[in-house]
Amino acid sequence: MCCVVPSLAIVYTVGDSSGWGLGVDYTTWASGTTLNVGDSLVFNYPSGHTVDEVSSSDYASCTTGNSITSDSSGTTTIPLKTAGTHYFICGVMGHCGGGMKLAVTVAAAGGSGGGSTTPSPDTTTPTTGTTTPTSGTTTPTTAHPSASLSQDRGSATL
Ligand SMILES: [Cu+2]
Repeated sequence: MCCVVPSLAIVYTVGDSSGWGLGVDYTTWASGTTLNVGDSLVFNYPSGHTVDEVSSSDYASCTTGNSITSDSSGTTTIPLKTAGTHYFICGVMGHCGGGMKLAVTVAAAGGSGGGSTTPSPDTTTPTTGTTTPTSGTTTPTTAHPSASLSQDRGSATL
């Protein structure tokens, strides 16, 4: 298990140039963004908004009372430390319902590159000794190929 955070951590600006605000489709933004553990989200917004990380149920219902974290500094950086889906909403009443809600799926940081561990094929040929087993008992093969044929000529009932 390697614990080194890859140096290519990326900081994503939520909503890109639109920032964090009303009237932005964050579902579309998130769908085009691939996040990995170690990356960060940056929310840029004017005063009058907050960034609250919430549970999935609070995200669905736009409930702000149980926020995991909340910030209203105007520039909120969220380091994504754990894989899974993270949910963010604006804590201002009506804003979450107005579209200020973001769900992002964070993928676990992959291991050290592709797993192309090709096992070397085992080419150990078994030594075939020429010791033929002594076949003494000759099995009498008296099985007729077709039973219907023997029935035709065999049974001569008088
Ligand atoms: Cu808001």
